[in-house]
Amino acid sequence: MKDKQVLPDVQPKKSGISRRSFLKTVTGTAAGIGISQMFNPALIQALEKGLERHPVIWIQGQGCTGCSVSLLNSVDPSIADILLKVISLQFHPTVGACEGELAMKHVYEVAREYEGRFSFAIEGAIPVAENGKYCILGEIDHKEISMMDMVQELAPMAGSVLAIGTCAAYGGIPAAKGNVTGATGVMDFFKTKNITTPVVNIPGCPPHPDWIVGSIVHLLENGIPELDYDGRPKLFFGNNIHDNCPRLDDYDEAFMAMSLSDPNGCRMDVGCKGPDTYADCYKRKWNSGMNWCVNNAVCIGCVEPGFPDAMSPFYEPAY
Ligand code: FSX
Ligand code: SF4
Ligand code: SF4
Repeated sequence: MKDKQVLPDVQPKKSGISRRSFLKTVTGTAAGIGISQMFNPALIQALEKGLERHPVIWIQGQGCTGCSVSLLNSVDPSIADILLKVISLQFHPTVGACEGELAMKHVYEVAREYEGRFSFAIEGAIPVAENGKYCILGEIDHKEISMMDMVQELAPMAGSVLAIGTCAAYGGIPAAKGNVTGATGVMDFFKTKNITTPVVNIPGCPPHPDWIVGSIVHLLENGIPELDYDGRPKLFFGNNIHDNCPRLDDYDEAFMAMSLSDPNGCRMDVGCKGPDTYADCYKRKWNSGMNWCVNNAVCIGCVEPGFPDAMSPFYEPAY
């Protein structure tokens, strides 16, 4: 059963990057940008000894697939290395080669085979209105399986759950005003169903690929990372954007001069939500360190519970 995979099981040696260089890229990425703490010597030794690829079942509900696209854009390490050396992606609706009833059956077979040992990645919110009918993932023996059903059945069997993206973590855009589908985040859903499997929230609309990859590696080697009050790894979401923003001097100057409506380089006047937002974008940056929101726009607080309603309108100054 172990070699039964939805995705082709390409051998790691064909990937063109050795385990050692994979480690180098992971730790290299970490240097100076905040994830170095997690890649401690013990972890590196453990990885060098050989990391068993960890089974992951990834499902998508109410989202835009941006979270998956963000992960697929992981450059350092590459998505190929993540798939070939770190995880064994047993099911993914967008990139999986298998679909229909066969894929649905495979999901349940994997969950049974790896019960208590697989990670269940949930992308998108869970619609609970009308008994979950707003999101049907597939069917087995002519019985429709809703996202709600699948989460309810598989989450208790998983070793851990990753709520990928703000929609999965807190409801996000699908749960915004006008939500007729009962869109709900994973932890809130678990409370209503008494599901106790540990959850790691990896918010962001979409989340940074490093946040996803780093959380998975931490989970495999050191267990559940230390989480903040909102269930996010402190490693990535422990610091306030505003307190660390390169434009903070402009803000302070404007604040002292009581002229926040004209704060020079600071974006407070056009609605920056950095003061209410906890994430490491200010140092990690996006697109392989090329840029980040506050550099040419504003932070809209995409990693926070209540996003987008609590941060809207995005252009409105917070003062
Ligand atoms: Fe949500 Fe994922 Fe925002 Fe989209 O699917 S976190 S809408 S970027 O990508 O769930
Ligand atoms: Fe704070 Fe935003 Fe101004 Fe930066 S641009 S100092 S995060 S309000
Ligand atoms: Fe989200 Fe703000 Fe980070 Fe941009 S800077 S990705 S809006 S948390």
